[in-house]
Amino acid sequence: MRALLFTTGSPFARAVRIILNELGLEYERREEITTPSADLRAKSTPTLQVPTFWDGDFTLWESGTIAEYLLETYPDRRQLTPPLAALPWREEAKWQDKIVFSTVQTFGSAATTISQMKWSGVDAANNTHLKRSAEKLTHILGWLESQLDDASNGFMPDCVSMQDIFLAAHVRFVEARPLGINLELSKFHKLDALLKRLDDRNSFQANPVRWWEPGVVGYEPDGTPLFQNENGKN
Ligand SMILES: N[C@@H](CCC(=O)N[C@@H](CS)C(=O)NCC(=O)O)C(=O)O
Repeated sequence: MRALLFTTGSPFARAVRIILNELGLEYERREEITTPSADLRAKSTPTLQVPTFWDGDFTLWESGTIAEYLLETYPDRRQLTPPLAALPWREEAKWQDKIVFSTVQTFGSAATTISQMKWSGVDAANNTHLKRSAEKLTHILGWLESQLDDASNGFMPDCVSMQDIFLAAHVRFVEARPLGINLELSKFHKLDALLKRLDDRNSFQANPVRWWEPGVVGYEPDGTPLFQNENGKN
């Protein structure tokens, strides 16, 4: 049996859910709206982070490792145009693909750090490290833009790569939250075109970005957040 532990708002987990959908794999959704106690989370992963993935008796965490495992373990691809990439890295461009992926994940870590600090009371505008984290986002986008050959392909030609999927999940996460960060994506026209194409893909639409902030306890079927009422009842 396969299962995925994730929080509704996590961009790392959203990327893994999109890959599971692309591969047509069924799995149990162990969805949490907010983060539970450390003791509870530690039963699933020592990092205390999501996503965590189970494939039978095998447990994996770290979204990039889960994605790599999925692409390598499940070779069947849906007949989509363009299809999901056959593998995480191309043999002839392995280190290029790896550095792109690591850089995309650094973007995700910077973005989620800003978000988590904001909800725990520290605003990016008043904190040196968070200001630097926000600057990192723009620099990374600039570099990633320079790695794309044209506006009609992603980081690997003629397919949708895990690099594309994670970048889209992280960028849309930043845009969906009131973090006070404007990525000015229109300045990066190749990335902008890539992410717009991905937004239209079924796997992305089946796993939409969900708004989360403290007090959100659930969602309407259309994704509208439900807030805890003033009496502390849902
Ligand atoms: N490097 C990890 C990062 C995952 C991560 O930051 N997850 C966040 C949710 S977006 C989380 O679990 N935060 C809770 C915490 O850090 O305690 C991965 O790629 O899986």
